[in-house]
Amino acid sequence: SWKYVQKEKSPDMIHVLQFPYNGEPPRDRLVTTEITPNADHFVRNHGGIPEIDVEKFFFNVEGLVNTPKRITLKELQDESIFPRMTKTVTLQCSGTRRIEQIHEYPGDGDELINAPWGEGAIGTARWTGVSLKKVIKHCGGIKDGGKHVEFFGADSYFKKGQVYNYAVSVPMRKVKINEVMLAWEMNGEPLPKIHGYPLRVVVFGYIGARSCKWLYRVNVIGDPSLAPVQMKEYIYYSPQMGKHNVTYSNGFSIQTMPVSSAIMTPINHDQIIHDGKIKLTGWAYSGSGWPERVEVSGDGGGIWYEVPYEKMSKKYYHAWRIWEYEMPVDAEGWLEFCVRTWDDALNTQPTYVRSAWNWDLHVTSSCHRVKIYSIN
Ligand code: MTE
Ligand code: MO
Repeated sequence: SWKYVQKEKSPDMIHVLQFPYNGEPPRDRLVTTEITPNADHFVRNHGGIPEIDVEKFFFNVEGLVNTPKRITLKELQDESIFPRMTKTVTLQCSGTRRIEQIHEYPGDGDELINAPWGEGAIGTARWTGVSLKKVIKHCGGIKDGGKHVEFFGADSYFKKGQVYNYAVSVPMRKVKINEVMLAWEMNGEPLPKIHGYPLRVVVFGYIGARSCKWLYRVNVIGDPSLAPVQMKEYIYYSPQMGKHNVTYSNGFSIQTMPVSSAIMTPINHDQIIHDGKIKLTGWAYSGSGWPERVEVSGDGGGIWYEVPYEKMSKKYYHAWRIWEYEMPVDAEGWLEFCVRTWDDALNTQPTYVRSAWNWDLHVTSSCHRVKIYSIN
């Protein structure tokens, strides 16, 4: 996969893991554009990058559908068969900001699979493809009992000495509301190899893990997928659970992304010389709505300032909002800046990382905190 990292990614990506390749962009640059350039979009892989011949490519739709079919990319792209959709959608890995949980307590650690992500395992693209709902309709609709849709990626990966195929599932109700897309284009270009070429799933508002890359099989089933990625990874445990009492069945499978946000500049542990004000930039995201309000503090959460609406980027229902704020700062020495967000259902973020901590170190949704040394 190194070849594709060099070909498709910015040279200054932060390589969170080399194999399987996992990388995130430099944090200050990520929030300079609302749409993330493909070369800067984070990459999260469980294994290698499969070589797929697009000329011979097709995917199967099977299981509880009335007419199982094999569909080529050309057919999928034929607008007389399938209406096309283009959407601005943010993908966020449930591992984003995991490094803060690792500092708190490393938990499962889970060898190489749980990459030590910072704030950059999130990105926004204009995805083009077809709603999965239309594809299932094209296959005669679902049979009784079709309640989940399982996706298979052409990559495989090693975990604890075994080889697995990447497979995940989402509930059919997510498909029915047109929030699951089979996409072949990312920001007007064919999908980069590293992002799932020639065809991937994009599930709006869910953790990135459900957006299966290198898709080759869609299977309609009655219950969530039994594949290990679905059953054993991406499980949310209560903070009391650890090595003595954790079992897969006492956690739940994470689907929708909670509200989260991050300060991308200034960078943690920077020293800043200024004259009474410091500019903060960052992102805010909610998987089940949109970020309505962003607040920042310069004293660890004592006094909060509301980011003015015009300093937040435009609302797309399935995307983040990037924001900036010039905060008055007179104090000197080590200061703790933090950010919290509300979405349109008034969901907000836990105050401290300890309340978000969980054994598998997913969805670090607590207020993001950055320490800087201030010199006036
Ligand atoms: N699909 C396959 N086939 N293999 C993978 O390893 N990783 C998932 C998902 N889809 C993965 C996959 C995870 S955990 C995330 S966060 C997203 O892809 C990341 O998508 P990106 O690499 O395009 O940013
Ligand atoms: Mo992920």
